[in-house]
Amino acid sequence: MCGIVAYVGPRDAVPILMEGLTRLEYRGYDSAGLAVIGRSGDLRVRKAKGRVADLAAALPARFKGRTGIGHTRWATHGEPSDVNAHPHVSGPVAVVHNGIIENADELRAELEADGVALASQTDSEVLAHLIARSEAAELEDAVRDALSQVVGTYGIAVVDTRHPDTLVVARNGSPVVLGIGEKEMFAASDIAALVRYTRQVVHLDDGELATVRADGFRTSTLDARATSKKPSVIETDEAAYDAEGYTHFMRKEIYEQPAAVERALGGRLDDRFHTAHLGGLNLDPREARGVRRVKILGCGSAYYAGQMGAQLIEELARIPADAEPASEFRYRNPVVEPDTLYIAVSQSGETYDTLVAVQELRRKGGRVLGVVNAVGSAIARECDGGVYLHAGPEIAVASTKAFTSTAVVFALLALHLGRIRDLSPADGRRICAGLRALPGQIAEILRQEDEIAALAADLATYRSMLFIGRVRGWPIAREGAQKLKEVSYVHAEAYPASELKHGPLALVSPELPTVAVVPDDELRDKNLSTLGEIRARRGRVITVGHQELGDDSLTVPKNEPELDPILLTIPLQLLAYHAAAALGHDVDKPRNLAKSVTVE
Ligand code: HGA
Repeated sequence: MCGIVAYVGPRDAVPILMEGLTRLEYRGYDSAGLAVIGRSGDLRVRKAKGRVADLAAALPARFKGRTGIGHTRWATHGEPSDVNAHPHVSGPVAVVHNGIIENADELRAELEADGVALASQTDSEVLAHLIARSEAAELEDAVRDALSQVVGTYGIAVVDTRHPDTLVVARNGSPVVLGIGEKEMFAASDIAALVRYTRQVVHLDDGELATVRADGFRTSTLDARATSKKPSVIETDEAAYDAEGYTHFMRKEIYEQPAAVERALGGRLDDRFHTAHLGGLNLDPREARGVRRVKILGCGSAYYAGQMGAQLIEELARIPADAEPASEFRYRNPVVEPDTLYIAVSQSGETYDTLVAVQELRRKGGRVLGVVNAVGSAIARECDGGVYLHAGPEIAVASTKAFTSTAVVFALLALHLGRIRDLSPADGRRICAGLRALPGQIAEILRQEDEIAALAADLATYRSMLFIGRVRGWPIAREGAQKLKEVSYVHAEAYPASELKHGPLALVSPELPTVAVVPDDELRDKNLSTLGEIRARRGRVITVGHQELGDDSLTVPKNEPELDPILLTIPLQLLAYHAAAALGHDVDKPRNLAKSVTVE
């Protein structure tokens, strides 16, 4: 959340920063701002509440500079407003910040007692004042002084007119990546802002600072020990960050799923032993046999995908498995068991709550695997091993292809663990064939888009909806409700179908439609009785399954029962997308949300 971009070099920084902000807008979009050091060494700052386009409209024609920083905000402290937008300025210093300064109130009080007038309500502004007040000769040391006084998380970028050819960036809990150009350097919170300019990047670690000049950079720790970093090469291309003719990234990403699933499977299925090979697991067969329990951690859709994963692992590998929100787990002093395999799920690999859960697990000696999309991200680096999704960048705030790819990776992992334990070769072969069929079957579902869009426009007129599913259908119902809420703002509540008569049946009426996930599996008859109970109360029923069972029905091709949930997700993504589009919402940037929750 929050996007940071910075540039130092011979070119005019402003167009580069504005382009970077546009690319980063999915990370926060309540306000945006720029600070550049002009040719005459003056600090020029422009900030605006609203979107990057509002900032662009507010920029004077001759607004130029060769060193600069930019920010798109997702407010945590202080409402979205021009004054609370970043950069924050103190004399010659300007700072952009991603994260939360936890002792900001005390620092504000101390600064105010010293006669400093704070302009904003943000926690971030204290950083600018602390840096400006430092007596250190070098900007890096001034930043170090300031950071030694703060408690909290940050990714920051700093400019100072006394050092017009220098940027200083630092990281603690919020990503910062450097981009190496030809006699120019970039920094950002996300490679999305860099891909247009360079392929060579350096990821900072927590507790690291970098002094960046046009001709290079040096890194060090907060206690001033030099560190050495090896640049890595970005593999995704620029086109992956473009909507490429689609009306929205969300729709583009829904349509990318056949290819994304193909990539998740790529080279991982073994037809000789009917299993899956996952290169980065770092878990030999003996260790895998010693696993007594699997615990999956994630937030939001990653948690629901983890719930699907837990079911797959329990069914195929017969290892007790469950999923829990990482955000809850980290706060409850969890008991960490040596024979439990912990798995952290995060699209960005930067989700702060998940990262902290991983760190807590590692501190207590737990073995943690990562299921992550962003290569080289903090969670990927923190884990003992893991599996990348290879889904390509996901830009829409509402996750679609990362969700599906995560479920596919869990199916591979469950197959792998199952075949080491008791899953028969015949069942292994069955699952391999089912996995191979997924991309074509997803493409088949996507061909029903027009029909789903018409139903979505109709459902968007209701105030509230119920989503139900039993066992394998339950995480699908949860994810379906989550997707609808996120992008259409229609209230949606998910319940296990089995729990309906224990409470939520009271809500059922002609005004509350129910979306029921009803696959053709061994629980179909139980599900049909639940639908009967809803109909008896004159509730409208929309089914998602293999047969036409509801007042309206969305059907998907049949795969293996264990893998059917992956397909059942797709119509619900399209339903949410089209409900939001019908209501005229900004589908890719839902209100109050942002991609990659890098704050607590
Ligand atoms: N705390 C800062 C930055 C917010 C942030 O990092 N969001 O992701 C603010 O409220 O401006």
